[in-house]
Amino acid sequence: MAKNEIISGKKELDINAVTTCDATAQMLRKARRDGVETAFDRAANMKACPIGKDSACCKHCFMGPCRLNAKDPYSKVGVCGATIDTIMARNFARAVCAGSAAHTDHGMGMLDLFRDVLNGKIKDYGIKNPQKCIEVAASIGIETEDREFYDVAMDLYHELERTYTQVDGEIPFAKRVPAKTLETWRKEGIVPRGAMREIMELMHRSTMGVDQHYENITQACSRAALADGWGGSMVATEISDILFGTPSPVAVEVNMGVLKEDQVNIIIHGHEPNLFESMVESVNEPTLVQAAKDAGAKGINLVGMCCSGLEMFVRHGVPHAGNFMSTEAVLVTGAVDAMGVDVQCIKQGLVKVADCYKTPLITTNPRCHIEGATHVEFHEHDPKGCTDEIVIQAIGRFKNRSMPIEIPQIVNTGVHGFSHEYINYMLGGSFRASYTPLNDNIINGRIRGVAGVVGCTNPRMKQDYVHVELVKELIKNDVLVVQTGCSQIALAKAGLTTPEAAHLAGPGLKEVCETVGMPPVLGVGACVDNSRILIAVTEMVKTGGLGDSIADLPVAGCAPEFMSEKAIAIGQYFVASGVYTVFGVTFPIVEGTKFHKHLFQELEERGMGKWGFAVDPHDIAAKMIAHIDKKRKALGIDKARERVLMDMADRRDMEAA
Ligand code: BF8
Ligand code: SF4
Repeated sequence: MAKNEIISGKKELDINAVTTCDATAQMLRKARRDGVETAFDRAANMKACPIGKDSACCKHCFMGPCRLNAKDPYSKVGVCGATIDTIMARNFARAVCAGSAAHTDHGMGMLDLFRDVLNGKIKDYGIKNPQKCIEVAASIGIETEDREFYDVAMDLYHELERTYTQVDGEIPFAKRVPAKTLETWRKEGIVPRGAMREIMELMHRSTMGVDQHYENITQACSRAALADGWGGSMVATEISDILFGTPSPVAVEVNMGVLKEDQVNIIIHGHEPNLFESMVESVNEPTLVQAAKDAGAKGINLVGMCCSGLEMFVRHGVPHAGNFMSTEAVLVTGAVDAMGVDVQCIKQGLVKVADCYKTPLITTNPRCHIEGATHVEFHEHDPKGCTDEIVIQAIGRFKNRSMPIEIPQIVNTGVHGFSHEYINYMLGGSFRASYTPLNDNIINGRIRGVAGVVGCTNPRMKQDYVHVELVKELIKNDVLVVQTGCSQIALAKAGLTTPEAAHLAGPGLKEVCETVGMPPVLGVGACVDNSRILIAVTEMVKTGGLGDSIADLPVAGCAPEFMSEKAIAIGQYFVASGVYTVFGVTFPIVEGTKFHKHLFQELEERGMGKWGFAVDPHDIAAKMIAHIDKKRKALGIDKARERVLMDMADRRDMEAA
């Protein structure tokens, strides 16, 4: 039977075609031997719905669901008369709502924790970075001179609460937005009020018979998305830094080889640092360490995955086992003694795989129960009640390990944790911390521009392939890359997050990286930490020489293997902030429609950024670089770049002579 033929009614997976991650591939081969199914198998056997894929269907009321024809989009309307543009815009709006809600709910949780730590209700957490608390307060106009820390911090809490609850008026972090960008937002009516209000209103607008003009819906999408990026997500990042410490670069180990056969392996996967911080305490609890030893283990090995893993490896050096498409595969090692999860990107398929290898899968958050998983609820006033129990269950499983274990012996080391504060320090030094060297190097052409490459992995693409090829192409063309989310792990596994990777960069970027001692690819954090990229581009505008608004900068963004609604929200807030943002895999839209033209062209004409789409990494890179060059030209710094290139040619000529 030929490869990929139907076997017992299902297509057999062509493992080499679905991932470039060697550890994941090895585990997929083992899964096949063990008769275990993963999302890769399900994706191969589940063709994406061709109508839904183009966003050409609507189920917003029960006169439908209605299906339109993407090949002839204006030939039909829904039962209510909704056009293709209305239907696509409303579907897009629902994705923005869900994605923004995920980040803002997370951020509000962090803020609740901050308040209860301040008022003494919660004693198991503290304030690790009071200095940052003062700085954030000052950045939004709170008086900080000669005041008690508690008073400043409480004022900050009350002010930031408005990010979520404010009924009218601009959210607090609107004060951080570059003046000209804010002017555009005001003109366009997209300065957000509180996230609760924006998301509620957009849910209302996108229900049957309300907002039926794609431009008006898009405007509300921008507001809800900005309430995420400059609101909920930014609060999550800032408060996490205040509570748990601001990351600075550290060398960390990534890949499945971080699991240890002779230790109790515990994986934490999800998005909230509070659970993980408490896990760090629990795995160091002497009685639990002793219990692990009594069970025959050399120790307890705590490992992260996905976004909470990203927050923890830079704050505590906790190793990271892999990104979203490796979460089932890692269980196939048989070496995971417990997996604790909180919220977001937790595949329901984990239950079955965990069951096959007798790994306890433990949900911890009241928002996320999974049928068939064990629920041990996490409470911030007694965090260890939950995390100790995860350790106890893991030790129990270790003691009774009955399955053969196979751990891919692959470990990559990368340097991650480039917070905005650290980039500032790294470039300018401690006495003159600033972005001036970055701007100067962009103006003189050594660095062509900056690209954010972020987001998920998606089984509809070859895992990690687009991330890695795209980033290689960008740095080769002297584009400095900043990263968040699962993308960062793809590049860490490919070895590009080390200073040594500078040799893969173009001559200008290489020179800058070598001078500063930094990698050409800077991991800045989890998905909520895309807010760090917003702060960085703001700093570039404020430093001067690269235009007056974010839209003037030679920068671009991309989520080449995205899968989550959160990515759509992030994309929309980058676009609304002024960034050209290219998505890969698929885009829920029909080309040649008015809504498509609006997102992919008209928003830019109004002073914002715009969307782009391409699947092939080289096509994506070409689009991003062309945009960066267009912005350089508008700034009048394209000449500087040509001069640098000629210098290089001259040097080569001289060397050849
Ligand atoms: O928030 S990159 S798969 S883990 S959605 Fe999820 Fe996507 Fe990973 Fe984190 Ni972000
Ligand atoms: Fe159909 Fe209109 Fe109802 Fe959507 S809102 S399902 S297009 S009738």
